Amino acid sequence: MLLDNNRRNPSGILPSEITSQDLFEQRRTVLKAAGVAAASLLLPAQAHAAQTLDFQKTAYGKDEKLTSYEDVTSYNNYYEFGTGKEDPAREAVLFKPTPWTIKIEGAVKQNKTISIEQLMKLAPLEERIYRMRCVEGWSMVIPWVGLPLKALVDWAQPTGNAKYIEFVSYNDPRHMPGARIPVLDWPYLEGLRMDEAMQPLTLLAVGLYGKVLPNQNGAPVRLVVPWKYGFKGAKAISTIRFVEQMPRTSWMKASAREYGFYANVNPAVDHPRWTQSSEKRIGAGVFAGRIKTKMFNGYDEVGQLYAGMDLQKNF
Ligand SMILES: Nc1nc2c(c(=O)[nH]1)N[C@H]1C(S)=C(S)[C@@H](COP(=O)(O)O)O[C@H]1N2
Ligand SMILES: [Mo]
Repeated sequence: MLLDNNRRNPSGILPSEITSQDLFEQRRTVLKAAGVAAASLLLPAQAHAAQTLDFQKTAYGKDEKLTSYEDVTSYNNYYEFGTGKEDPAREAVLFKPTPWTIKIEGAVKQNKTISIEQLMKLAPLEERIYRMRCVEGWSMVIPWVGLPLKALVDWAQPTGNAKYIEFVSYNDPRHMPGARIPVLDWPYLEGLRMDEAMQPLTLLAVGLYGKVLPNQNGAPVRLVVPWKYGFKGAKAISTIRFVEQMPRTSWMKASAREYGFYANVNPAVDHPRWTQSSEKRIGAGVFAGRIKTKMFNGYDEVGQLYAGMDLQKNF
């Protein structure tokens, strides 16, 4: 193991190019070599994030250039931990994502709860490399690890009245400094139409880059819907509620004019403050130009879900 680290220098990697991920691995290696129980010396969040996951590789996004682990985990939107991009990585360090259960309620055969461990056994975990597009105009490519949301929906046994699903994020103002400020109507609430939830691309992510989700990315479980703007991807999900009416999401309540329920990536419908026709890839470098944004973020197979709908109105 130590040999590995020594080999880094002959390979010509400059210290400035070593990511915090590398430093973390190095620290762990050194601690192991010293015969120390490494986990006990880590902060809770670090010990959690050190766990690796068993998953199957898939072909999704295999030709995409990944956004670095450093960027994925240090440039975040997670308003419960502050509105600055660097706030969540810092403020969520002490957040404890285990033990964790999700409440399943509403239009289901019976209300029940599921632990994160049970959830992870509903279907084989898969790695899915997805392009992610934030409505603010930036994008990333992230290797998620998770399972299709469909596996949980099937387990939940929704009734015929279930037309939509609400996803409620964990809310604890005592431990989430951003949740003490009314920038959004807490708890963070998002929603999908039932057929969107069952679409095979829709993922419940429990990890990224092969390890359990870092707190700032929504540990222990968050929604990932790659053809929609990033804000649909509710983090730290605590309740999943099957409902008959279209949910009024936190963002719709904040500004219905700016944030629609569907929030499909659509270069033809601009947000009042940000263009949606192009995007900036995070980490691409100062000389990289903006990329043209594609309809449905390039996931054309979802188009059929919206056949006949006016997507200028249903934005
Ligand atoms: N609970 C909760 N979930 C959230 C948010 C939030 O503020 N709170 N921000 C959303 C937005 S705007 C984006 S772009 C993505 C960012 O996910 P990432 O930090 O893992 O890239 O999370 C989404 N999920
Ligand atoms: Mo976003």
